[in-house]
Amino acid sequence: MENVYRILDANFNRAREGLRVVEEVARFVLSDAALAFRVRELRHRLSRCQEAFPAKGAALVAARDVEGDVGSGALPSHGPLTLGELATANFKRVQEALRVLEEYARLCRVTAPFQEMRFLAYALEQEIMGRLAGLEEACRPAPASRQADYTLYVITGDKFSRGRSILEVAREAISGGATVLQLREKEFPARRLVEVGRQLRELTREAGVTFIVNDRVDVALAVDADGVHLGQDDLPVEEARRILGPGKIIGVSTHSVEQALEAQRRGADYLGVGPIYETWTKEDAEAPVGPDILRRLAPLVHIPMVAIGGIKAHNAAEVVAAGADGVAVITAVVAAEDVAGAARELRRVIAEARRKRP
Ligand code: 3NM
Repeated sequence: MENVYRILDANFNRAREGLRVVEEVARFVLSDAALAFRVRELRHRLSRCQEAFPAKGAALVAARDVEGDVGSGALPSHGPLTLGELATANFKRVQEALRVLEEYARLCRVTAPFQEMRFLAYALEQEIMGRLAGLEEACRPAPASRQADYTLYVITGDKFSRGRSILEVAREAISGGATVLQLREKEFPARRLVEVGRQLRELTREAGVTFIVNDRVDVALAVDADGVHLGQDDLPVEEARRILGPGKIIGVSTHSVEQALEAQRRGADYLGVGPIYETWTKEDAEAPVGPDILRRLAPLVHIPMVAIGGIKAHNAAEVVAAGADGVAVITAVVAAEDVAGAARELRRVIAEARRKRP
């Protein structure tokens, strides 16, 4: 009987482990608390079934002999799995383990609803795989052209630039350490945006800096920018993606936790989160949300978060400490007398705050 107990013990564990993996998919990938609860219920039910065996199930654990198990050892490596393959593999483990439990429990004259649980696992698999199929596309790692360093994200602001040209200010900002440059001139007609955009494209390409165009998907394409930044009233991410294709970055301005999660779900590559502090630069800016929003978002968001709004050298450390991956500024850099120096100082503050982050 000892060997049968070992088999039962191994398969109880296998089924529970598989369910644990699947539960995380329901909880963290699908964000479906009810579905995660049903998977957890099945896992708990399985644990209760174990108590039907001798010594309230302890006999199975006592028979465990890891060293003597010829089948133990490293799992075969399968190379990279998609989330769908991961979930399927674990559902199969669960179903196979339940089948083994069903057969061997008979030898112990124990009746437990293993078959019913196996059918439940099939139903859950169907449901979760159906939901994952829709998400799989969004979960696929973005191509290299959509990866960027968001550390210091400088946005143009012609009217704050003390009469200096956009190109001149951009060149200085880059020499001071800007890692992303965004062309944002709400009042410029398309023709002028394309003209300036071409110049900035050339400059950023030479410098290896990411170039983003605000609002205008058409202008972004015309000047071959790396991507576009969308506001809440601009094109939805899915529409912009359809136009831009898979290789371009799409960033979205968000002003609340709900908007941030929605943008992430729709396939944004990064989030602008703000205004963190009061700003007079954006005419229709919302009320400041404070750096705490970054702290709340950090565990929920898997794409870079760029903090924006009223950020200067004196408060940049605070947003980095709260979880921002980068800092976006207009006036702190473009309105500075020494543009390169202002950018350099922000880079220094950000680097120091990152070092202090746990
Ligand atoms: N977007 P400054 S705040 C362009 O909250 C912009 O989405 C914001 O300018 C948002 O660094 C803002 O001068 C203005 O405060 C940022």
